[in-house]
Amino acid sequence: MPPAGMPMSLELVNNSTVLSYAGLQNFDTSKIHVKNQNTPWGTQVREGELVRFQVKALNSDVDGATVVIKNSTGFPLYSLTTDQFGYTPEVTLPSNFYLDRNWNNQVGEQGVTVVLDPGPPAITTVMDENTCSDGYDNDGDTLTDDDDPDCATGREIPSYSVEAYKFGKGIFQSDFNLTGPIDDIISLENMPPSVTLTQPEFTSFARIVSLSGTAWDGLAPPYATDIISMQ
Ligand SMILES: [Ca+2]
Ligand SMILES: [Ca+2]
Ligand SMILES: [Ca+2]
Repeated sequence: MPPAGMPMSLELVNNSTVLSYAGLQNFDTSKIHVKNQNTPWGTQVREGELVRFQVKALNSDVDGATVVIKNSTGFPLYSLTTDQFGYTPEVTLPSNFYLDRNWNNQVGEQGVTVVLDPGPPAITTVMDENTCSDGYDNDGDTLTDDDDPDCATGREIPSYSVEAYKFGKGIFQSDFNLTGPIDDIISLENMPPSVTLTQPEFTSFARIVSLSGTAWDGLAPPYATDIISMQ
């Protein structure tokens, strides 16, 4: 499945060739053969993961809920609406990014020797062909490669957050790390109505009692019909 609209908060190089993929069976970077170009960034490979959520409340599917997926800096990447079964559409999120730094036609290798200056004497360095060694701030948090604490776990694209709600209320929010495809359930909490009783003090005669409260699992007043208000 080619993730044509997959967002990626990184700078792309003009005239570069980019392969994006997600959800492929029996496929990894070892099966990619890149034809080298004379720039370190000429050929780029982006790996994505398929992501889908189902929104439920008290085990009921929530139709028409809003699900917003944001990157690690809070920038919204997708705003989705659930279908009658509570499912969002399936989207892709970038999970890694690879280059061929030693120009051997393979991307995503560890510990490759790269010639910085042919010399003589030649100056070389050893690096990995992944997000922690590509010179880009891949997740847009202004920290690049090993300066980014994310690289303690070997990858500079660490986490996303998801937010779900309906009627603009009952907001669910959670952070998640993208280590593989996601097909998760979001449970919205169906808050019971709260009730407040007002009683004038030291009064023993018949009186009017005012009840008030709030609930979020329906449209807010004024209601178009009595049936909607009862729902
Ligand atoms: Ca390589
Ligand atoms: Ca970063
Ligand atoms: Ca990077």
